[in-house]
Amino acid sequence: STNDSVVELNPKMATHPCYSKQAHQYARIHLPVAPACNIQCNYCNRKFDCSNESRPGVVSKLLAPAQAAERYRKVKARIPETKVVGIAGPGDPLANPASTLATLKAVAKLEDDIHLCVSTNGLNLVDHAKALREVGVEHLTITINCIDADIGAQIYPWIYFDHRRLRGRQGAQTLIDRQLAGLKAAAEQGMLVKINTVLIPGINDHHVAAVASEVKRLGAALHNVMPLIAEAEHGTYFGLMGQRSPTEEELAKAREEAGVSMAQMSHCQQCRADAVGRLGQDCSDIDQDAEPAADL
Ligand code: CLF
Ligand code: SF4
Repeated sequence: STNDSVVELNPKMATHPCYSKQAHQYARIHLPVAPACNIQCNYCNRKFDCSNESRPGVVSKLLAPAQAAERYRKVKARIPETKVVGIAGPGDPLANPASTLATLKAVAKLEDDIHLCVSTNGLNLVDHAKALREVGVEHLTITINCIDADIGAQIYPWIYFDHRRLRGRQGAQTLIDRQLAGLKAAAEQGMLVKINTVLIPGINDHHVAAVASEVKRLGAALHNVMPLIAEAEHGTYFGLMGQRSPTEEELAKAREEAGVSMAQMSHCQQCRADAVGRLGQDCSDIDQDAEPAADL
């Protein structure tokens, strides 16, 4: 398809395993340096990693920036095909801009041949897009679940912005406005922007095509419609309220509708905030092992 050939022609996408399925031989490492978050999503349980990228119910051990860079160095020595360093939580990287930027700088100092990648809810992106680009971030993910504040109010009970807690429609509208401004700013900085949309049956499933066409207009490169993981045992608000996950058919239909405007990613593994290795592999305890794992 047209979308596939665009992905293959862009070398920055072709060597990043999330941006191109063909790049599966390359590995990524997530460095868990961002504990705080500035919004509340109804699919999140704050005890665990950010569910905008991650499987809920996983706890990552926090690292300071210097420890994180050291972890990267050790893992790179064990898994040389590590081509991507991502910051994806356990909270929001841009609610912790000092640790996030310090970590990225420290990794960039150790290594030229690496993709720096950040995943954010987008609330603070417009303020940091330039700084991220300056430290070398070329791959950026924003989780945008809707562009309509009435839908947003059902997903985000509150956001914390400009020293104030904003609730309901007002909070959702502020988040959406800033996500879209951040997307535009990041695309203008030349970053390859991927959009994650968590598919929530009955809430935003009729709306993914509208999200896709708006993010396309603002310069996004790739779209990842990911299924809500709603099990009640994860203790999320949605889980407790009996919200269900989408079926395979609903997910396929949403991707098809969003695919009218945006190239779709369908191989996302909903990684942990401290994931290590190829997509779908979990080598997150590799630097604690005495011997290299045989399957690497
Ligand atoms: Fe990590 Fe995310 Fe970068 Fe990939 S993961 S910060 S873009 S390097 Fe990839 Fe994992 Fe899906 Fe994320 S498979 S959860 S999309
Ligand atoms: Fe949780 Fe991530 Fe949402 Fe923050 S952005 S509330 S960490 S899912």
